[in-house]
Amino acid sequence: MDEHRIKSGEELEVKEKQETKTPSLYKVFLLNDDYTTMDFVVLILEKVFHKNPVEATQIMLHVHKSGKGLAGVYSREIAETKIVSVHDLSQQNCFPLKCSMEKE
Ligand code: TYC
Repeated sequence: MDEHRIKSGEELEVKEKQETKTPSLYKVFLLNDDYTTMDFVVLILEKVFHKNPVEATQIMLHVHKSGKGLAGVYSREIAETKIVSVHDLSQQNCFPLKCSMEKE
């Protein structure tokens, strides 16, 4: 019933709101392990997550002491790409360094 009726302004407004929904953000965490060197983790934080040397060292030490630490916040696609980069670089260098993501 009423399928071909022209939509009211109110209905159009509701639709527009849904179409302009902002994308969800994801936190990317680095995880501690006993084998990856501290220098390699700092390098990853500088090269993949664009941290300066001081920030990178602080984050690495936080992960080392507490088990996990925030490397950055990104859209889903960028977060997934960062994780693949970290895992590829770690594997190429024979380190078990892992990271994970969580929806904000
Ligand atoms: N725990 C490691 C060591 O003692 C250092 C390390 C820090 C490893 C952070 C992973 O995400 C990490 N060599």
